[in-house]
Amino acid sequence: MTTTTASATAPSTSTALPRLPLVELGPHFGAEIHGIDLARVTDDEVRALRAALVRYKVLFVRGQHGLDDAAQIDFGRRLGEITAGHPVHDSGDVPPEVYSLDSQDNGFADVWHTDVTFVRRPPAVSVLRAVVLPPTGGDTNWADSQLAYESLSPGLRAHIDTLTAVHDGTREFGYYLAQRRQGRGNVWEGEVFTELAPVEHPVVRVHPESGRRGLFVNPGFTSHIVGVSEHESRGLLDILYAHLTKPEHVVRHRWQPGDVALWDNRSTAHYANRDYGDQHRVMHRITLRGDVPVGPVKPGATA
Ligand SMILES: O=C(O)CCC(=O)C(=O)O
Ligand SMILES: [Fe+2]
Repeated sequence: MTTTTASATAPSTSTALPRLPLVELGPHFGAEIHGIDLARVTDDEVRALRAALVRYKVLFVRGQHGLDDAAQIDFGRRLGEITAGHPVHDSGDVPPEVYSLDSQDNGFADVWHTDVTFVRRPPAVSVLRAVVLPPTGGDTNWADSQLAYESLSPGLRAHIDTLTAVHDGTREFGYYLAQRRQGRGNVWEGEVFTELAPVEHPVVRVHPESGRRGLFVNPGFTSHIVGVSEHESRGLLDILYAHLTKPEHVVRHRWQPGDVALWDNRSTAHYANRDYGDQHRVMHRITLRGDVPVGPVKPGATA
């Protein structure tokens, strides 16, 4: 999928995609899409949405009150190849394609992360639907990892272009896997997940559709940078995380009933505010299959 339609790339405050009016949410990324019913998308709208995801990285569609789990899954199938809801989390009483985050069941996301980077092929796209919202609070924030990469100094960019990091889902999800009968998680990439073996990804990811580079480390799942001391890894990751989450690199969404958010998981990280006390909040997510992340430096090449 390309971003070559003029309407998907023109930098104005309100731009019409083919049959998809949108309002940009800032100078660089984030857009609200109008005039679309996700339960009845046309092929043109699917193409426009995919192009807009690459260009704007996070999209918000309001008023989708008719969307239930089945319709959310159907919509995901129109957009791409749907994955299991999660590699190891038990889907409980929702369909296996859905990952439910329920505040009454410890479902929080108040650590900056990119979804499921602890597997070889993290999802390309996530689609999140508000199911139960607190009266106030529970906003979600997205950071643009390409904008963050591009605003680092050239010297630091050249250095991190060569680095690899380990991603490990044990801290966040090891508990959930341990709860599963016989330690068997879900099928992901055709494989039953029985352990959360750490994986390596490039610290800088080249987006497979746009070619833009972005930071591909996150506090939720990245454990360390390969081949440097613990001290250097920690220091460097802390610099990158502080930079990634600068307010200039972030859009914040205040949820309303009927809202759906779609994001490009290859170029963003996100964080859900946990500021609503004992109020109830439930969000349902589906994810679309992604590629093995590729860095700017080919394996084996000297930098
Ligand atoms: O609860 C939210 O707003 C975001 C949850 C989350 O991290 C996700 O759906 O991937
Ligand atoms: Fe997430």
